[in-house]
Amino acid sequence: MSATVYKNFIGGESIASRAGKTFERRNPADTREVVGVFQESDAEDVDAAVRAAKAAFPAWSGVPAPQRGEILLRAAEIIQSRKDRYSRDLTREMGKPLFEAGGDIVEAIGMAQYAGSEGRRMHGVTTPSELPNKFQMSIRQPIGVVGLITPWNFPMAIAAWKMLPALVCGNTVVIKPGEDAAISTYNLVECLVEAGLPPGVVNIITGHGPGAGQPLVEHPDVPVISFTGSTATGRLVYELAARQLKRVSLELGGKNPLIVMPDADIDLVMQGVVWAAFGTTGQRCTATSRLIVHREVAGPLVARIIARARSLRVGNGLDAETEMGPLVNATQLERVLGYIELGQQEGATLGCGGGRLRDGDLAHGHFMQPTVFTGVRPTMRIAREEIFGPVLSVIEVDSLDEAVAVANDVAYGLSASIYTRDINAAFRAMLGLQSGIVYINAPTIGAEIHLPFGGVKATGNGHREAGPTMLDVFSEWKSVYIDYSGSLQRAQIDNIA
Ligand code: TXE
Repeated sequence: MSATVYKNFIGGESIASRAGKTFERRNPADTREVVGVFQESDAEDVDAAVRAAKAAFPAWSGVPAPQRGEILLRAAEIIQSRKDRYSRDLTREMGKPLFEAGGDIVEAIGMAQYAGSEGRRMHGVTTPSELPNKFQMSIRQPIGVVGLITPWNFPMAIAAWKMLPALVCGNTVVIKPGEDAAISTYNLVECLVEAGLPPGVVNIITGHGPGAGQPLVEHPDVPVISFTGSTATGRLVYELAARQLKRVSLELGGKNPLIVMPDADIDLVMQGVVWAAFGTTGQRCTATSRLIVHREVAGPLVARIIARARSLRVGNGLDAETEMGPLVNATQLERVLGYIELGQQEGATLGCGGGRLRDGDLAHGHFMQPTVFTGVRPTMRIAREEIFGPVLSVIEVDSLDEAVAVANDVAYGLSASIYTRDINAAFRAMLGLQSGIVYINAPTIGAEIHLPFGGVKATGNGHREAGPTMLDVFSEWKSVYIDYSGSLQRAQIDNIA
């Protein structure tokens, strides 16, 4: 069976790249299968998409927000009705097991409902004036063409987290999805179009970062960029966009700590750590990558985590038995295996895993074993750098203060967690941890769409996706003063007799 060819989606039409170039994406669990052929776009293709989005802006921004929201709500129902098919597409393109792929789709449905209902809120602000017979308010307005650049690890959820708030605010969109997992973006947009989204309001451009992503960042008619990906690329995007004073929202790397105090429920911790360290093969920006455990309970806890990690069923995500899928591509696998070598050179002990898996059909995919390093010191690179694979580093500490200090002593600050039954310790950690998200007695993953999502330090640049804050990236505040006194009233002048 020949693979589907996906063309760029510009102004409501499927259009091949002008240079006629394409690239193929193979299933990371079985690289013999081509899952799709995509356009290798360049600056000219991006320009065509931006022009279509710009042309669609006046009409779309004029549609009343509740009607924009209704399209999103209808799209939520369509996505729901195709959840199984879309989950399979997602598993085939990026590797995560079907049950996790379903979660990715559910996040998109949730965001379509949440952003859709925002069409009837999108609250502004009114405040009393300091002068009589004067009214004042602040309202949100759409900005224009929004450029979205997404990664491969949550192919439908991240596209939805960015696209749907942008749309409900009245912007039009050009999206450049991650080159390893673009099908889910097409699936999402297909539902929006069927739900009634007019042509040109969302446009898809596929291709690689420098060729297709960068022209979008640099395009003068794209005033807003929302990016999720690596810190290195995010920094470049920020620098390029700064030259044109663009608004940029960055969602970057993490090195998320999970702290365990001696009074924690050890069984609960084991389950949470295994889920958060090895779920999505460790390729979540919120994955637990550092287990910071009190020395008193480290031995028995780590032994149980290792036993469970060894028993995880690694395989093709389409197989219902699979608990952990492959890495997304060969580069990512090599990168993670490089960190395994580095950890050993640095003096950490390989508690389990560390190797590539090649038995039987696994030889055709990018599979590796769930890995636990023990005896890790906070200064080691494996304890400081984002690995983005199924690798957990165990660091032992002697107190809560030391645990929080170690947790904070990295460049990133996305998600952090503490397991304890001591309310005082929980509150001290909650306030002391330098991260955008904190979990108490739950692991570092599991964000819900109606709370702000994002991180501090090198994880981002201060913006928050999801939650009510999602509107801030995609709308411009306008303050309006209405003086109905019929006379000149001078604000900030000393009017008091
Ligand atoms: O990321 P990139 P990659 C981290 C993780 C991973 C590493 C590399 O550590 O190992 O990044 O992954 C586009 N101008 N995360 O290579 O390069 C690119 O085409 C404009 C964490 O996939 O950042 C893709 O669409 N765009 C992260 C997107 O940027 C450019 C999720 C991300 O690619 C560009 C993914 C350029 N010059 C990776 N270069 C998270 N926070 O969850 C690339 N892109």
